[in-house]
Amino acid sequence: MGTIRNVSRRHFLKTASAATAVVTAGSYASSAFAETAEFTLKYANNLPLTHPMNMRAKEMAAKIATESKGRIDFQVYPNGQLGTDTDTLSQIRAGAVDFFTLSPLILGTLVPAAQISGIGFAFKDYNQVWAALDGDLGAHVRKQIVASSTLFAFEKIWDSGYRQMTNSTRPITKPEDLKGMKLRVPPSPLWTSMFRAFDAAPTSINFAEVYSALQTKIVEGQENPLAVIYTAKLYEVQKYCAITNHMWDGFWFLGNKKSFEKLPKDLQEIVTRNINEAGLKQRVDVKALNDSLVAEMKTKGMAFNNADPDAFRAKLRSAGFYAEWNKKFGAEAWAILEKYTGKLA
Ligand code: X2X
Repeated sequence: MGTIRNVSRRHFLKTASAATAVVTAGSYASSAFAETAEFTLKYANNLPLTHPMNMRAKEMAAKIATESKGRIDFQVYPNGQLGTDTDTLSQIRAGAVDFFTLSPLILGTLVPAAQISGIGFAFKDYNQVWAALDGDLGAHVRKQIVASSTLFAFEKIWDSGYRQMTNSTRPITKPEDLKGMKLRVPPSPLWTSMFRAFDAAPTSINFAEVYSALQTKIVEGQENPLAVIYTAKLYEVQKYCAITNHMWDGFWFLGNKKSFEKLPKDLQEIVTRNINEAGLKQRVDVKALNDSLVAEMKTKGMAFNNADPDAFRAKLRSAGFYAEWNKKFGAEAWAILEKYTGKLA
């Protein structure tokens, strides 16, 4: 298996910068056949090239070119090159972009039901995450996506990880420390609702603008998995990091239905299989990277502390967060979630 588990971080980073070097004119040229390809497919994402998402995407693009014998040129546009998440969501809806990896919560601006996997402190561990997302909860969400948009999602959701809170002002050890804190959250009703329930002052900002919003102190803090904090170098503009694991987050690998249906069946099969396979590999890489980064970012000057998840969960309960979203998602969807997580409130 091509995992990074047994590979040193130094090697990982060397590989990552090799990936950077091959980027030409804003995208990866996926194959030597690029100019003769019958189908050019554009895949956009918001993460830096060094994040496992893009390393696996690059590998996947090459496999798709080879297996399709050059009929498909699968182009990867990393790092928000085609626009912010909000822009790219519009583009894929219109078919100007063919594929896009997007957090289920941001997808919630279009398909509200998709946000359900982002409920705070829902999944105790990765066993619960993958059981739910590869099982009935994921199936429920994918059905809603197909039913209510021009999009569909591939079966295997890609990983981002458990999210942690960073800021430039103070350590966060208990929910009261968030009171009044100006925090960036991604554009999504659930995210805003959750951080309001913590009595913070959340502002929706697209990821592309997060580094500068933190640098110029438009906001004091943000929250993300360590692999994102690290690859986007947010440690340069943040001092404190609280290990809160307050939410698991991933990326639905979305496709535009119409442009996918233009592919002959054999090519659809090649694309589908490779996207799902790369997703499984990416999950292993992301977890390994998230698990390795506390020590690494301490050397960059970040101050880490643990936070008691029970206190944060109790705050969400008493603020009525679970009751509100139970009502919004509906009893049926909530029951699917709790089948995997146990009772949430
Ligand atoms: O915008 C974010 O914080 C990120 C990178 O985690 C997402 O894509 C949701």
